Amino acid sequence: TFTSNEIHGGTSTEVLKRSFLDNLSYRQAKFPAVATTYDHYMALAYTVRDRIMQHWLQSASTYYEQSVRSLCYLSAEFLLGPHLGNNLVNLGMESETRQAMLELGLDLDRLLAEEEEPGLGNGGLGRLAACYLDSLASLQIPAIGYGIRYEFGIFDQELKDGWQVERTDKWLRYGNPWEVARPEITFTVGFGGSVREQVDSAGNYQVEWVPDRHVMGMAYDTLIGGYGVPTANLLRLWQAQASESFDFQLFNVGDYQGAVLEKIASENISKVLYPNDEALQGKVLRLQQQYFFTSCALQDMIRIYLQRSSQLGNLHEKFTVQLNDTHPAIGVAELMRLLIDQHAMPWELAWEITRRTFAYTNHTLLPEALERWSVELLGRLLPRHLQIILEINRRHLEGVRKRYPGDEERASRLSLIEEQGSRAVRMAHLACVGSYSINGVAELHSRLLRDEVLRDFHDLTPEKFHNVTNGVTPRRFMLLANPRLSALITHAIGDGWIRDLDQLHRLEPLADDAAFRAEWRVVKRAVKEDLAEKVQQRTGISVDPESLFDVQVKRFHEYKRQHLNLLHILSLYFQIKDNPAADVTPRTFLFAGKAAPGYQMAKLIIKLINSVGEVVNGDSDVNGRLRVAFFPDFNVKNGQWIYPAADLSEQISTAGKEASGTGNMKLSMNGALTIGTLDGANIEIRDHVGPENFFCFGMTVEEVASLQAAGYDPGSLVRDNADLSRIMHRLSDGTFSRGDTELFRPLVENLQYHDPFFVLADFSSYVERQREVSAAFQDREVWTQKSILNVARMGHFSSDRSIRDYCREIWQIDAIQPNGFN
Ligand code: DL6
Repeated sequence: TFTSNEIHGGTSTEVLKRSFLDNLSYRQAKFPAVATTYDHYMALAYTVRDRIMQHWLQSASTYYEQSVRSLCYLSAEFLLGPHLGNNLVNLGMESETRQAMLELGLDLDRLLAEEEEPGLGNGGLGRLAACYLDSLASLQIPAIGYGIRYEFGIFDQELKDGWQVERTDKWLRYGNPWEVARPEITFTVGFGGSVREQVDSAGNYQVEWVPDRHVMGMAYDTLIGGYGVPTANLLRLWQAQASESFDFQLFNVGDYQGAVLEKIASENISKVLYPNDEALQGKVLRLQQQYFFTSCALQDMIRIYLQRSSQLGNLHEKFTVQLNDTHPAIGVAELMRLLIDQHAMPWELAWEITRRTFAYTNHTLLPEALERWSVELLGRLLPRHLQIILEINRRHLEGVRKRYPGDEERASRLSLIEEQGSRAVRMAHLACVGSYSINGVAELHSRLLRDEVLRDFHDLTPEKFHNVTNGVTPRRFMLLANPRLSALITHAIGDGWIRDLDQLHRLEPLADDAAFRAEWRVVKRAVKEDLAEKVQQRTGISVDPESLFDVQVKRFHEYKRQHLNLLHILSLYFQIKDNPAADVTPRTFLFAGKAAPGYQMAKLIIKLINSVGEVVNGDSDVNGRLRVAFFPDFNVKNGQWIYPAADLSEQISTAGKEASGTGNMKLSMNGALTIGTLDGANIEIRDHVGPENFFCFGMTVEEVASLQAAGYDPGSLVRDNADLSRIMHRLSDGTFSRGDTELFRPLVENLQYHDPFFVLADFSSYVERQREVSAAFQDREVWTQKSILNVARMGHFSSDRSIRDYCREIWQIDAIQPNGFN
């Protein structure tokens, strides 16, 4: 017999079996003879969750008793990936669990495969938030993640005739064992209506916002356990619900249908994640989502604060709020409203608290991705907030004019309101003015923010500006995704690297050890075989694990230049067609990634990859030396298959466009060499791994700018380069489109006449570097050496380092050991 503590917290094989069977009976309501694999997955998930729950209860009670300073990470996206495997790794109970399942006649890998991942994010920004949650818990930093519990996450991608087809992601279909519903933690969020201003009997001026619609936000908590520590933090996601009183009002006057429609409209708020890259500015529902989760989060923070204190004057000492891009930036106005209207605080004090509460991370330099909400729309949906924003702006510009008398151009550039065209609120400006810290996500990106995009703000308040280069968690992206490599590393240098990634440096001398290099190659070969099998299953294409795995996996966007990669493939293809006996290093080109459903050019690039694949893969002259495969439905789970198997990592964005990139880190950490531009974090990766272990090409940010200024003529590059002219010609003559000469015309013409991302300008340099890659891969000893050195020098890119940087430079938050575990 086991104690209750053991049943819920024990990790021996015996107790795990007992807990699992209990959960199968009492949570899943199944007896073994009829239980499905999914039931087994659920029972195991509950078993694991209980273990994290113990850590959470200890952590939460410690945070409560010590009234610790905490971080609130506000993000519209958290791209978590499957929980089960990661939690087993972090709790250090994978082998006991595998054994327990085996003794019950079950295969852990089959149960792991059952999990539908919560795809509550688009890509880099959401996955970064998930990596940060892992590091915060692992470093024992008190933190709460706040976001939206989307019913439908990022769409599932299928391919039909080479085209992307979107399918709805029904991740909640069979329930979610990882979350705890908290009906008692529910807040009301208002929309629309009007603002009434009056002077009360004591002569005080009062403002009352009377919304015409109310929506309820209910909390769902997911526990995030740290690696190898008894700490767990919360990810609190809000789900929208209709406010009952409002329904009844309509219902009572006989408008049953109206009441139901109102309910649907309210619940729509957390229904679906918006795929990025689309024109989102006009989307009312998107602004509703942003305000909805931000308001719930701030109300929740105030609720927690008031448990231990009776006045809000020190809110900023208890909580610091990191804004993950501008999606939650409306929070600046909302906190002001809550403090002034609901807690009767004077403006000056409320502003002082607000400004000292928020910190803002920018994740993009692309002008079209900088959020602007039309004044008309914002005023209609959030009239009180517009009023507050205008007042913040009035005071802000007053200060600007005092500092720069007569410089009206500067004042208009710094204004929170864009006055040209239809008036709009610049959310990045609101975030800058309302925060004590502003940071970019890689050194180059932070520099471009300071010197260009937010230059006037940097002139005004240089002390607010920071850089925190992104990082990724080695737990998920090495230990879990690549157990073979992890075991080899641990065997060589011990397991300290998992919590302190800088220890990978100890691998450096082993790069010169031939026996170690041979072991490294055995591991790489094995993971490439695993991936080859997956590629065969998912695409029907057989790829040779001996070939160079050349991998580009990320969202599809013209600035990421998947089409530059394609031009190189075509260049190799025509080289073979000219001389079938040419000495070409065998390569497998693997692509994966989703395009926003409304982004036609990105979808056409996906189609082109598949069309080129069809021709190249089937050409007997090529004879298997080149293979092109598109792995469908890139998500965290599929990424975990792909990252470990890559030899070459394609990081080929136009310089100045990729804020940081994080796939570049995941690939290099798994021993891929990078071919990359001097963009985003590539620059720092190159500095760390050494330029001799990195294939750098292309124009710098400055070169791009001067080419643009001088007048860029991509057509002349085509005319002057025989290789390029042939490729462009063949793309439009039907060779890759079963005779259809129209299909790829928009892409070809865009490149030839506009080429906004300088694909053709970087083509020669790219092809040249790729030649060196091919040659280098022929010498496996040297290649392996470089691969080992890449891993050995990637310690800096752990998200633990990023979180330490945030804690030290920005948040001023310390680690806390849960009571009872000292
Ligand atoms: O910072 C995380 C990630 C960066 O690594 C990428 O370079 C960047 O493109 C991405 N940004 C976004 C932009 N979304 N918005 N706004 O996803 O952030």
